[in-house]
Amino acid sequence: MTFARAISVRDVSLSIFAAGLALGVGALPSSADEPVKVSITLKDHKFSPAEPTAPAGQPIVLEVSNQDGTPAEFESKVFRVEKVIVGGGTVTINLRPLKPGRYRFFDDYHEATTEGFLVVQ
Ligand SMILES: [Cu+2]
Repeated sequence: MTFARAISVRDVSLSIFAAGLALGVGALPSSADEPVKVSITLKDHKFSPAEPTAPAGQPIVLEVSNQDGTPAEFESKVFRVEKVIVGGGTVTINLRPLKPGRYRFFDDYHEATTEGFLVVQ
């Protein structure tokens, strides 16, 4: 009886954990599940930093502030993100944990001149 109850409690916490993973949110508190915030600003049509870094295997919250007076469109093919940022505006983008790599992003309104890379290591 006690054994059976222990199993069912474990199953419940595993499925809560699995549901949390499916949502991209850690259900169990641990530092690996804490989102890492990465802030990027856009000014004079340049990203700063142009190559922000983030740890691999942790969810990332990208905060992109457009300090120009004109709109920008933050875009990344690999992240499948496309977000308009009005002049003076800020957007927040949630990313799943990533493998190490160099992930390109750009301003779709000024793609030739305005790009950056998220360096995950
Ligand atoms: Cu676009």
